[in-house]
Order: sequence, then structure tokens, then C-alpha cells
Amino acid sequence: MELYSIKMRGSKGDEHISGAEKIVKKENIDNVVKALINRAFTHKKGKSNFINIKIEKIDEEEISYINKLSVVNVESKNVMEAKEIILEVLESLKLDKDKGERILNELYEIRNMRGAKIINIDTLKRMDLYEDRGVRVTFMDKKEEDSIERSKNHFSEAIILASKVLSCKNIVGELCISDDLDYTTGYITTKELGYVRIPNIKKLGEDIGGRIFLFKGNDSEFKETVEYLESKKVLVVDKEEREKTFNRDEFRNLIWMK
Ligand code: WAQ
Ligand code: MG
Repeated sequence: MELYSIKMRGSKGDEHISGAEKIVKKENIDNVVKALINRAFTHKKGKSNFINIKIEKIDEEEISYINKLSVVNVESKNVMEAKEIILEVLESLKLDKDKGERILNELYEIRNMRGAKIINIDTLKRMDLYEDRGVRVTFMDKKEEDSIERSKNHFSEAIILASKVLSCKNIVGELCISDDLDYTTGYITTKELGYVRIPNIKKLGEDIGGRIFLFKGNDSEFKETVEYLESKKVLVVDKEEREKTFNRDEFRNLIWMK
């Protein structure tokens, strides 16, 4: 089977509009590229006037297969509750309240980045030196028939990215808010809890959104981590686990039991 990586990035002037990462069979390249161009032109954030598409062949031997994260849905009625949930999860990483709040504030200040900020969980210093670009995770997709969706499925794309990110041994968690104005569900991941889905993480129409990866380790491990995120070819295997939904109290108990 001949596999190709397709990367798309669309922008309008200095503004990042849309990006995507796919790994597809040769015969599906045309259709996937068509769908991605359409996405860059019809995005709610605006119509891209610069679209970069990169197609490269990848060797099957280079691919590693990883499991999809399990999913926990937490009920959250508004941004305040969403923030409380994030802080509870950060506390489960043995971060004190002050550090948790600083990470949370950092997350809610991000806008218009193409990639993610990597923050050292011990020092809270930003480790990547890419400024507005951030580190972009690439070369990942789900291991399945190529599905060619005309519009983006936020959840399925996010869980593929999050599964790759958390498969790094030195990444202990990820926080994410979509930059799409009308997509208000976000998530936080940890090795213990998996993918915690949080509705109403931002208000409808709010122009914020970004990602933070929480790193724990030394400088050489940091280099390996970035190398893995940017260039390791990964396909995500779906275990088809049932998703669980928790209310706030049940979720607190879950954290406490882990
Ligand atoms: N690598 C690193 N960072 C990225 C990447 C990538 N490949 N793609 C996007 N980002 C960063 C960038 O700063 C974006 O502005 C930000 O994340 C948000 O990206 O369970 O749609 O593609 O339903 O807008 C979460 C789904 C959806 C929650 C997230 O993110 C759910 C989403 P978007
Ligand atoms: Mg987006």
C-alpha cells in the first residue's frame, strides 16, 4: 500500500485560518486535497489567500501504531465551570493551585498561532522558541479507510492529534481550545484520565484558541520530543471503547480514585 502524507495550511495575510494533517492512500490524494482546499477557502474565520499543500510519500516501515486515547465527557455549563474542571485536572498532575492558574491564564490568552506552546511543567517556562508559530504536530492520522469529509470533524481530528502528543513519554498533558469561532468544546488530556472533553470551554464567537503541551524532562528529552511531534509517522488505532459521561461530582470522584 502506497501511503502519502498531506499537509495543508491556509492563511489570510498574517492570520492563520486553517490547517490539516492527513495520511492517505495514493488513490485518495486527489479527493483529500480537494476537500482541504475547500476547507481553507470556506472557513468561518475567513477565506485563505495563501494555501500551502505539501504531499510526501512515506514508507510503511517508518510508521508506528498507537492506541487512541479513551474519552471522558464532563458536564460543563459555562466557561467558569470549564475552568474549574481544567484546574482540577491540573491539580491531579500534582501542580499547586497557583501554577494551575498560570497555565490556565496562558491558555486563554492564545490566539492566532499555527502550532502549540510547549511549557515546562516544573518551571512553567515556555520551551519552544517558535514564538507565534509554535510546534506543529504533523504526520498523523487514523488507521482506517480514508474518510473524505468535506468539512472538518473537530473531535475526530483532535483526538488523533492528542493521542500522538500524549504518546510522547515526556508530555504529561495537553490543553486545547479550538480557534474556530463557533466551536466551543475543548479538552485536556493526561496519562491517567485520557481525553477529557469539556463543553463550553469558550463563549460562542470568542476569538481565542490554542494548544499547550505540558512537558516534563531535560533538554535532550525536549529535543527528542519535538523531533517526535514534528516528524514521527503515527497512525492511531481505534479501540472502539465506549465513552463515559460524568457530572461534576462524579468527575471529582474519578480524579480522586485514580
Ligand atoms: N499541531 C500543534 N498545534 C496545533 C495543530 C497542530 N497540528 N493544529 C492546530 N494547533 C493549534 C493552533 O494554535 C490552533 O490555533 C489551535 O491549536 C486550535 O486548532 O472533543 O478544532 O484546529 O470536540 O481550531 C477540539 C475538539 C477541537 C474538542 C480543536 O482546534 C472535542 C480544534 P483547531
Ligand atoms: Mg481551527
